[in-house]
Amino acid sequence: MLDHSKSQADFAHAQTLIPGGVNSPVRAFASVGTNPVFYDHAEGSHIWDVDGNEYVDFVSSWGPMILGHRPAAVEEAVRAQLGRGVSYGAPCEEEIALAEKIIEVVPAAEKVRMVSSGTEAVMSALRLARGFTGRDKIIKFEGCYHGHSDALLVSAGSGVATLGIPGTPGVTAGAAADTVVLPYNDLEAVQQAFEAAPGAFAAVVLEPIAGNMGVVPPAEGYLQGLRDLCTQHDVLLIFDEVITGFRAALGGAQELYGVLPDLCTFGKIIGGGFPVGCFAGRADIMDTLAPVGPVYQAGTLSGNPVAMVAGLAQLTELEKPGTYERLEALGARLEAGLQEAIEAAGIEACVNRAGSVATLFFSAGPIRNWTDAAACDTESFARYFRGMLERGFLIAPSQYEALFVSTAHTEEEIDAFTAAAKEVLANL
Ligand code: HOZ
Repeated sequence: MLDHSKSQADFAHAQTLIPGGVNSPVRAFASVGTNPVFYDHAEGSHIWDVDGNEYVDFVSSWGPMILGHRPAAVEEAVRAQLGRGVSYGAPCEEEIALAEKIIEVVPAAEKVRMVSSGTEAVMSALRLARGFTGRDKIIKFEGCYHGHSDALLVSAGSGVATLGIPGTPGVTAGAAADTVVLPYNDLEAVQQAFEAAPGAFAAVVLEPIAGNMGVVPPAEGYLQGLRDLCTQHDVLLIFDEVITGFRAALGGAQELYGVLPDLCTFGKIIGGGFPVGCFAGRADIMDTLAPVGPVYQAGTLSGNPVAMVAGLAQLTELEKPGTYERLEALGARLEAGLQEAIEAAGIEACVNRAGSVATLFFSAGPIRNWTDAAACDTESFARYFRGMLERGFLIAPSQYEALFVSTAHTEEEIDAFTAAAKEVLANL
């Protein structure tokens, strides 16, 4: 057994100071029947805990470490900026450079507003959609997670699903009243909602590849179908690309599937792991934001220069030829290895994958929406998680999250991971 005594002591200490000992609920490992590990440092595809245990990291800080930890280009850019000041609370050239890069590569991005997190990005995009259209209602999908702003904590994925939190305690009925929740991958449900309340909807928001109920790719034609319905009913389409942005392809899922949203949101990946997000889209909509228009949105740390240079360095690295081919090849290798492990163990499980994100679901599948995902055997997932951790592989501590492959992972690490999974699944 790995020695986790220092992590245990840190957890006990943290619980006296921080609710549950963690600053974000899924980190508590509550659903996988163990205590959280506290980390000390990370490099490339590896991360070390405070007890000195080394893991191959497939959490990748929930996505942004797409180049692995401490990529030289990002670190150099950050070091250079540290000598020039870390926050101005004022315009800087670094934010222009990152905005320009995002507009260059993201098909739907004509203008960009920087914020400090994915939560803030989606919350602001919704306010903008409502301000622009003059309508209140929005559609979100069961199992999709868009951060923890009030209107979006309804039937949410990620930690809300993991912890089985009922409803939305702390969210007023009013804040949630305009959020209509529909099943993912079901175009008919959207059409019916539009027809039942003509002129009521400001926007449809979704993860174009769902990643917070585990990975659930869009069914064939689903994104285009949503695009067509939204255009037909004059409703804005918002892609939450916090996970898929600069990962599914350089231009995100919108590039991969060739479907243009009106607005899109990005998170930590555009800051190379620093606390950043942005929302972007059609210039006529974006120009409804203050100070041009009346929709207010603000932030002292928005466009923070350290985060901007880190993000620009990361996106510039990602642009190098071969990045996405490599991520796809590693992802495919992982999927094949996991399939083999499932077959060898003879268990009811399946793998969903989209490029470099994947989830092993403990259900025969297929997993197309939250109803399918919710039927998974989470006890088996917990045993799988603990078995993998013990063998030196860190994955997200929940059935309802994604596994993230980075360019720093090697073929040998992927094979070692699937070999370990084979052993764990055979002994569940
Ligand atoms: N599913 C979240 C990121 N998309 C996990 C991170 C968190 O909640 O701390």
